[in-house]
Amino acid sequence: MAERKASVERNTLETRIRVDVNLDGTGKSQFDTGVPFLDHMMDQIARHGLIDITVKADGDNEIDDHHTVEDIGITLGQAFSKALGDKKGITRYGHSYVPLDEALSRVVIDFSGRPGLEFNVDFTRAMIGHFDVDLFYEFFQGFVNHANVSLHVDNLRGRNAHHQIETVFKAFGRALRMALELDPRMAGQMPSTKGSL
Ligand SMILES: [Mn+2]
Repeated sequence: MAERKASVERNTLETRIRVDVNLDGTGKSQFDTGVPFLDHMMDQIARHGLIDITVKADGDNEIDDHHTVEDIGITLGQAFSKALGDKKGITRYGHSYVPLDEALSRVVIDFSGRPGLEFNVDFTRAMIGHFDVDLFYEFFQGFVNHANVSLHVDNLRGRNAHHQIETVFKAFGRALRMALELDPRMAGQMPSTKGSL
């Protein structure tokens, strides 16, 4: 089995980003993005997905965090796609429900080869600390478009906005772990009747 690792560098006039992933990692992470709340959330992906993730970002945060957050989503999606290669033998679908106190979220993912995002999170606050919650949609849209996945994100309930989004990211990590797991019964076959994804 080839190592499922990738490094991607993406440089624009707005942001310079480097992402390293190891899909078969142990959940180690290292972030230097200038957006600490996003780092806290990506740490959940690494930890609960058992994916090693390093993100270095240098963006125009003096304007706001929009470009940096969206472009990290894009670059992370590109790294996942590159690390996965032809997707032979993967489970393909993954889902998870994660609670945190009063909050509960469900994330369902399909490494379908087609981008699609359904993001249903009715945040109880517009800001979490200095972080504008609208940017989470941009992060996931960037990821979805470049990892070529169908992703359904539903926050089912929650009063605390930090809990709402933390359950989303933990469930995202768990769903990724399930979908990316190599299924020994697939014996290296494509998990599609089309023969490609
Ligand atoms: Mn937290």
